[in-house]
Amino acid sequence: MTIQVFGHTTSTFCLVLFHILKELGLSYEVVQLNSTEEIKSPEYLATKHPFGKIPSLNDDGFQIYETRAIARYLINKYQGTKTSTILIPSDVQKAALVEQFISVEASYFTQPLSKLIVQLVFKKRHGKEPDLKIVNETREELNKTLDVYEKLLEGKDYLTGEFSLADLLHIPYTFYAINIAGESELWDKRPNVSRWWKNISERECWKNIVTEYKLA
Ligand SMILES: N[C@@H](CCC(=O)N[C@@H](CS)C(=O)NCC(=O)O)C(=O)O
Ligand SMILES: *[C@@H]1O[C@H](CO)[C@@H](O)[C@H](O)[C@H]1NC(C)=O
Ligand SMILES: *[C@@H]1O[C@H](CO)[C@@H](O)[C@H](O)[C@H]1NC(C)=O
Ligand SMILES: *[C@@H]1O[C@H](CO)[C@@H](O)[C@H](O)[C@H]1NC(C)=O
Ligand SMILES: *[C@@H]1O[C@H](CO)[C@@H](O)[C@H](O)[C@H]1NC(C)=O
Ligand SMILES: *[C@@H]1O[C@H](CO)[C@@H](O)[C@H](O)[C@H]1NC(C)=O
Repeated sequence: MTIQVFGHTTSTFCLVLFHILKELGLSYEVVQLNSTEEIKSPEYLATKHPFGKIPSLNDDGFQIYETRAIARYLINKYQGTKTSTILIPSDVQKAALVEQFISVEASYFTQPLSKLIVQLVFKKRHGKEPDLKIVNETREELNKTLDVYEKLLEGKDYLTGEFSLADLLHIPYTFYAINIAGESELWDKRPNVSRWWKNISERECWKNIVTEYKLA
């Protein structure tokens, strides 16, 4: 049975999964959930995601939620079977460094950036004004994070030195920040960070997603 992703094609976390599925060479079907009511319904909470979030994924009857957990599941099950792309290496120490940077991504990057994107992109799409206090605070926090990234990425193409799930997890939110929210300056003024972004955003699978889901 085809892998099903319950979610929405504009959702950043769903885009992470679509990207992983493509990198692993897997076909999938999107069950598009268009309204808040649908993902807060008793049926959805009971069978897909008890916290009422997207994405949730079904693979041949196995149901799982939370993006990073789904990502590891897909990689553990399918990496190497259809494509040669490695998102988590088998070497224990290399894998640990991928995990380290996934924790960095979740804690210091996506945490402030997701709040910034809610204000600058999703609120606007719903005809609401952004909260400028949140915009300022999260932009400042992200600015500090990217200062550290600028040093971490010196002389390196990727966070661990090789492309991995850690880099991939940054792509949808960064795409929104640069191409939709108008926050490109945070990336542009940092040569190592922008070299990294240019490289990871030009992956074939990601470019296909941008076209397929009309993101820009
Ligand atoms: N921790 C969750 C976060 C998922 C999440 O925040 N999804 C957003 C869309 S990108 C969502 O469901 N928003 C709707 C809501 O919170 O009602 C994960 O990693 O999957
Ligand atoms: C959600 O919207 C899409 C088109 O935007 C439509 O094809 C789909 O059937 C809708 N899904 C539901 C569950 O209403
Ligand atoms: C946000 O910061 C800008 C300057 O960067 C300032 O002009 C504005 O007043 C600040 N807004 C809030 C709500 O703090
Ligand atoms: C970002 O950080 C730099 C220092 O690295 C600082 O000069 C700049 O004012 C900061 N910008 C914002 C928007 O906080
Ligand atoms: C970023 O890379 C350049 C070389 O492109 C290097 O000269 C610079 O020191 C690096 N920046 C930081 C903050 O490490
Ligand atoms: C990204 O970097 C890798 C490794 O250095 C290189 O092989 C690849 O061609 C680069 N891709 C782009 C689009 O810059």
